[in-house]
Amino acid sequence: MDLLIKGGKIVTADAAFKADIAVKNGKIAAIGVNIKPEAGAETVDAADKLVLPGAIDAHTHLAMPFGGTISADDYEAGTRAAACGGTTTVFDFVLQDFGESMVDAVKRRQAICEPQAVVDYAFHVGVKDVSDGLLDTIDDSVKYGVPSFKVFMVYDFGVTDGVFYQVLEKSKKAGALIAVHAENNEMVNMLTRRFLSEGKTSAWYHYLSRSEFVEAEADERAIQWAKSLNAPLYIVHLANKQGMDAVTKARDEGYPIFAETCPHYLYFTSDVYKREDGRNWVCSPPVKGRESREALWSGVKRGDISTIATDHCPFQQNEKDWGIDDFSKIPNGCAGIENMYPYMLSEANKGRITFNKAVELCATNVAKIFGCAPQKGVLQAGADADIVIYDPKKNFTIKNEFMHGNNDHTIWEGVELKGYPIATYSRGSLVYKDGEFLGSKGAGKFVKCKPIKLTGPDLRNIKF
Ligand code: DUC
Ligand code: ZN
Ligand code: ZN
Repeated sequence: MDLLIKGGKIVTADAAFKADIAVKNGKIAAIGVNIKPEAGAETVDAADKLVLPGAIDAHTHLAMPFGGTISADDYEAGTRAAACGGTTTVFDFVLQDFGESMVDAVKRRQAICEPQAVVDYAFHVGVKDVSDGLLDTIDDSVKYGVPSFKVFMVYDFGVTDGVFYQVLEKSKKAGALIAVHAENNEMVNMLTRRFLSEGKTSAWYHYLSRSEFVEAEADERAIQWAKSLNAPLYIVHLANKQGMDAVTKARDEGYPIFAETCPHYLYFTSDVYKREDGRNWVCSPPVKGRESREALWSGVKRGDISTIATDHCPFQQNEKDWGIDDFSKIPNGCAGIENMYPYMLSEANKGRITFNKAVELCATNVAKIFGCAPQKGVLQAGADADIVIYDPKKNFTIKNEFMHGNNDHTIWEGVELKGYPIATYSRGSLVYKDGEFLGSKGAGKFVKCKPIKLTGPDLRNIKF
């Protein structure tokens, strides 16, 4: 035994009980009552604390070339911030180049990530090109341990409806899971051009060019195609009520449709775009109105939101400022990787959801859906010892100066949390304690994921 975490309250997705956790060689060796420390093992007193699985952020864009620049957190800074917010695995998006196979795209980014990452990492591939046999390279990627792919319905690298459909068809055969960024590209482009020509240039018009119906129509279209093929579909960063309703309906009908939302859609409303510094909240899809926010929370409680992730894609203030006089020049994205687990756990601590629910959304469901359970996302013997110790009594006000990424501002500035993580272990190594990062560059390892396994009769149940 290398480490013994004693006397804490262990919280999993479906249970909470007082017990000790023994760790050996980076794995959970045992969970039980009154485990005796072995000679040489470090003992950590977790009395009055919660002991949780490390969170898994299913959606990050680290060092991503986007919006005329590169997102501010590289793999080192992004994973450092993750560790300090209790996140022990990140799934980063690799964007395929034209003419490149899916697995070559993964290897290209893995070579950059490997020497930098401080916690474990996995990838999804953002599909751009399926011509000349490239669609079939999905098979090699699945074999390599990257069985999840994303299509964008917007941006200059977005795919056509026909390509999206082909990718969904292929996913059925390959055991892959397709994720989608759903917004109606035509509407976004037309409304953007119209607002700018009318001199409507503030961040508020970013919201109005991509408002509720622009996202909802694309959600419904994507769900329609997935249903027609009975293919599993994962909608990333769902932010609107009508889309939430469509997900719920499809799930009630038994289809394997999964939705992710992000903390910023659960906390803020579109009113932020009326602020003088509203450009700092510019991301796509934008934060929506109050009704959508409430619908997302209802979806969380009902179980129709399956995961919480961040869409972490920070840009520095001077880059956000490119769009002071033209919202279309604001690089899209915000920081959130260090705030996800603390925010969701704080909402649990305040009584809005249970701690089990927060663990399910931020860790266990993510691992199940993306094929890395039970290595990740759970506390059980044999799993990686990715463990967070959480102090429910430690109150914390978010300030950028306390964050551990590279960004020079945060949209979460001044937000008060009830409770906070006080220690994070990545495969048994202490990487964060009491506000301080203690990990090391390059210690993170690639997590090989398995194809999604859906079982009948209810296709929403995932086997692992
Ligand atoms: N949306 C963002 O806001 N940033 C990165 C990519 C995306 O889809
Ligand atoms: Zn997206
Ligand atoms: Zn994204």
